[in-house]
Amino acid sequence: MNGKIAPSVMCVDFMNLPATLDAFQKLSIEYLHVDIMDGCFVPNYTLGPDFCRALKDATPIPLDIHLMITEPERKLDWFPFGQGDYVSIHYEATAHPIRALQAIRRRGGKSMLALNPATPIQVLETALDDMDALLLMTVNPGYAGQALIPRTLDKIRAARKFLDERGASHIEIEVDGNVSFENAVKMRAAGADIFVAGSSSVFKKGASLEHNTALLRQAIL
Ligand code: S6P
Ligand code: MG
Repeated sequence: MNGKIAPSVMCVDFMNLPATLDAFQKLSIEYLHVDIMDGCFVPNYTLGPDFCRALKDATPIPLDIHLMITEPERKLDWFPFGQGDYVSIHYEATAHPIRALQAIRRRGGKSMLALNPATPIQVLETALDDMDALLLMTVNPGYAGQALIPRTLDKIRAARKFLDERGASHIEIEVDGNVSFENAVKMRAAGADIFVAGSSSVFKKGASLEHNTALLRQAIL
């Protein structure tokens, strides 16, 4: 199956949000990646539950809610998600990652466990039965427009092998951070399935969303 695209909504020009959502629907965009930051787990604030609610009312495209917040298991109820939506929580953000993943599934969402670049994949071992996908950060979370941490490419490859060897081939790998057209080719070859598209690709200045999306699709065949 071809790679899937999840544009990072924090990179959208908010004055043009409705037109951008229409364009994404026409382009058969698979997910909308919504970055949620709490100023604690990461040094920034971005979008919140009301914004997710507005998105769900405005478009049928499933959400991919990336929770960069501490103790996400205590805050999941704040967010609107359901069948078909991904919700990711960070391994580093809670003492109870498995509890949080189980709670996402109980609500009908698809559970995704996110790892910072410095977190080793071995921590996944006991969480595999409770995960639908793995989010590998290829930059440190907090900001758009950062440079790829090159060794995360090897980490994608190692994660795919780790999952396959444990009978978890169905677990998809999402990559997030500097997914440029060039990096996307390497990430795809390493085994990534879902590509978070930000200022390095779909929202790259100087060309249309349509043009940039076509280039990214070509990179992740
Ligand atoms: C970063 C956040 C990401 C960014 C995305 C931006 O903390 O989780 O989802 O929005 O990585 O993409 P780019 O191409 O600007 O790095
Ligand atoms: Mg993100």
